[in-house]
Amino acid sequence: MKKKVCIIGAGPSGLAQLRAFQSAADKGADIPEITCLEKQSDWGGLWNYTWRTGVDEAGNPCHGSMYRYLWSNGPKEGLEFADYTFEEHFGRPIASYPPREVLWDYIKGRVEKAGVRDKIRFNTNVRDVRYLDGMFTVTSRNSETDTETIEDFDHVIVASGHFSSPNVPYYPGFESFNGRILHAHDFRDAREFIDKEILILGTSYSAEDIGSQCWKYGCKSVTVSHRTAPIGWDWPDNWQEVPCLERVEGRTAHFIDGTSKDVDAIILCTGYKHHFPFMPDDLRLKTANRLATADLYKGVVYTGNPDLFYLGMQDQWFTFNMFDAQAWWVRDVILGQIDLPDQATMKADPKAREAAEDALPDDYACIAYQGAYTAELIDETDYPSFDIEVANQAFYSWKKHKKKGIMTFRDHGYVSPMTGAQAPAHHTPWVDALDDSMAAYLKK
Ligand code: FAD
Ligand code: NA7
Repeated sequence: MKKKVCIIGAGPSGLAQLRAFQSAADKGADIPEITCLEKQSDWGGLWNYTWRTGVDEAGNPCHGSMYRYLWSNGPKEGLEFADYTFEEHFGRPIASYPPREVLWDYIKGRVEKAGVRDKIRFNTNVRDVRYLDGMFTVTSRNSETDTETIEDFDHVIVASGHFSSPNVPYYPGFESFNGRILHAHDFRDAREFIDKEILILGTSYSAEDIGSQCWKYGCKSVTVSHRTAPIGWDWPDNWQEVPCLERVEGRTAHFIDGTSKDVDAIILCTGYKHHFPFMPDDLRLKTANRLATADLYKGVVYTGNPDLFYLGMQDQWFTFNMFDAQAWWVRDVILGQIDLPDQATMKADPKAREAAEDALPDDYACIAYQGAYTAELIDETDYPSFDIEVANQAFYSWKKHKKKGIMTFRDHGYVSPMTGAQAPAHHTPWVDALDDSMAAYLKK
């Protein structure tokens, strides 16, 4: 009897897992029976853009958090697949900050080549997972046929992402604000805010990127309120950073230093929750959004049940190639090529990683830390090894370029850690590139 493995989600992490098994099969390994359940009608996870907000066509929470004019917020050199380079996909080196559609195309290119689509059941929402007598029972509902399926698996790999369920704080007066309040999860088109005065809460990636987009497409002003500390970039003239929001009255936002600002819309860039409504308490990962996730041995094996794995649950500098490193490693555990240690050792591992993360002095050290974690997993599998330090360097340069010019950092290019090729500058500065379609981006 072949083992049966269930992968939940066909985003970059779930696709990495499919590709990992397929690559072992290509080398002659006897791989388990793989089933990937995906609630959307297509693959790519967040990169599969949807205009919908709220609920999807099946009435489930809409997964998409990506917006129309999103360009990669970090250098593509930090996410490149080692087994499928940008140059292989596009036939030439391309610039370093591709728009969403270009990255989606790249993600799809690898799995189309691998021929793994038939392992995925689309429009299939996982509703419940139970563990009994050494087997997982997975209940899912197909929204096209409107039927429920209950199946048993030896292993479950949760790859459902963690930037989809919004963290939505309340501030007094929100209920009577005379404008639109939305979370970043529901932000789609920056042109909605042309000539508007917007207030952003939060100081992380969503805050700076959604603010930058609205600025680029012509909002009147951007006000960013911080709970802890300002972002501190050299912002344009119509952009200000203010202390924490205290309350809202009508259209007026009042901050804790006594200042106020009239605004048309409030965009809550306040992060996301690790949310697994289909998992029972004893199997559900509970962790903060950090580099060293709680309760995962080697960042992937659920210490409460080592037949269960979670992929991509870390906060992310590295993305696609880190998911690959994790997927190859999980594959080798399932294939019996990597042995897991005893419970005590597994439980100590995330604690040690957390302590190491807590001691990191700055973002540069965090990048190196996640690079080292990625390399650690790669070294224990046959995933093509690559020069992580080159990827680290791309991230370090990216940080410096952001400091130099938050609206110009995307005009720079970096060296591929896979091919050694220098990325060309994009043909149009990011601030002027209002058409970010793939056709426009790839134009020579
Ligand atoms: P996801 O992409 O979220 O995919 C999870 C999949 O699981 C989805 O297809 C979903 O439909 C499916 N799923 C969820 N629940 C169920 C269920 N119950 N049943 C069945 N299927 C389910 N990373 C970068 O490298 N560069 C960037 O520029 C970048 N920009 C980002 C911008 C935004 C706005 C956000 C939110 C994230 C961004 N990221 C970026 C990070 C992003 O997390 C990763 O790039 C990547 O998408 C994570 O892949 P994943 O497969 O782990 O999760
Ligand atoms: P992050 O990186 O988790 O950041 C969340 C931000 O929200 C952070 O600045 C928090 O401030 C802030 N926050 C959280 N709760 C509140 C409340 N109650 N009030 C004010 N501010 C708050 O989420 P992002 O969406 O920016 O990024 C997630 C991913 O999406 C990332 O990978 C990107 O690539 C895109 P704090 O510093 O804790 O005070």
